[in-house]
Amino acid sequence: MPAVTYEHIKTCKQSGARLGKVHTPHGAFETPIFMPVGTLATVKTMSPDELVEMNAQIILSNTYHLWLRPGEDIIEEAGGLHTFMNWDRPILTDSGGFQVFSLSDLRNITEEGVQFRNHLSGEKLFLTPEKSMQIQNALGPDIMMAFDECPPYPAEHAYMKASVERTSRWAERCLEAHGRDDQGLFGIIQGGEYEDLRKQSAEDLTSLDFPGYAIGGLSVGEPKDIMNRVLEETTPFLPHNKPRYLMGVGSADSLIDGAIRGIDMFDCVLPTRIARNGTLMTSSGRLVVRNAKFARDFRPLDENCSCKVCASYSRAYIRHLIKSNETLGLRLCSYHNLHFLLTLMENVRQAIREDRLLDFREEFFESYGFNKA
Ligand code: PRF
Ligand code: ZN
Repeated sequence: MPAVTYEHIKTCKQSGARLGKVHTPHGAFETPIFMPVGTLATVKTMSPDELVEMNAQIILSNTYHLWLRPGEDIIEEAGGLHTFMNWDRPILTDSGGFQVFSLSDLRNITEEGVQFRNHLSGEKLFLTPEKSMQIQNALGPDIMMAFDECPPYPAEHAYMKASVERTSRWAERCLEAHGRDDQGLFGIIQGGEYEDLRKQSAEDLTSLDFPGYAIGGLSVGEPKDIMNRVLEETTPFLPHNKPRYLMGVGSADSLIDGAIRGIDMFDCVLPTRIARNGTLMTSSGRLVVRNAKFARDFRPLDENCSCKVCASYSRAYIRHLIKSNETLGLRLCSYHNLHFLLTLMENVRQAIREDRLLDFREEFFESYGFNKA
């Protein structure tokens, strides 16, 4: 048995959405799923107890950051990421490729790998497919990601083609270097906005028979309709019996539109990042709680939310905390936003079960106008 397998439960009769379960060495998670991001082996400001309480079923962490600090050897010595951070549900780690591209300005891509400067110390470092596998084998997540290149948007066809071909060669090297059979390694499809290159990338990677496939290189500044079109052009080349993961997408509307196009897994720093500056996701859209109009607003963040923050605290109080830079404010906003997206995905799964995901989308978008609250 492979370490990671996909169990298909049903396809929505109104859309291409899939209801399923992904089985891993640390238990199963239901799909479509949103994965909170814990870059440095912590979902910022949240304890694992709280993540369990809000029913987070899998979290994501980052090879690049943990390699630099504290170092994968220390985490390995602790018994792996699960023990180190006290989280015994599934964990996925990203490969470091994307983080090198987004965090480091000085970088040099060659066939061998990527040379860049440590964003903490300025020291010169080199990351390769083999190095990424070695680090992820040491960290011990249930799901590891192949080392890929995520070119910026827009990129010319010629550049993208060369990049896709290199990413395919890197994927082969990742499979070769992957040293543990209790971890599943997912391939990452690139190709930007180009239909032919997405097809080529998907065909290259599926021929290598990974236990799951990610669609990378989206949500990098392209318009939403391009993302939706690329999803529609890519998923036909993916096997039905493997999970599909759309990387770095976490806005409520994109989660629904991705699920409708057959995506099973999503991650994004968005809910926790915007929480820390006082922006909340609510059933009637985004709410900027720092805003003066909430100074005397004693209603909860979202009157339709069942989370413990909305049960106990007012907008006025949370606004005060955020404006005073109080830690509790960051925690309450992070908790609410994660609870909101996890509940949204539970509702998406229920809608698939009941063959009404397009109706659900209609209702959700109706009440979710941006900045209406
Ligand atoms: N590749 C990897 N990680 C990622 C991405 C990618 O393309 C993205 C794109 N939005 C987010 N995270 N390895
Ligand atoms: Zn809430």
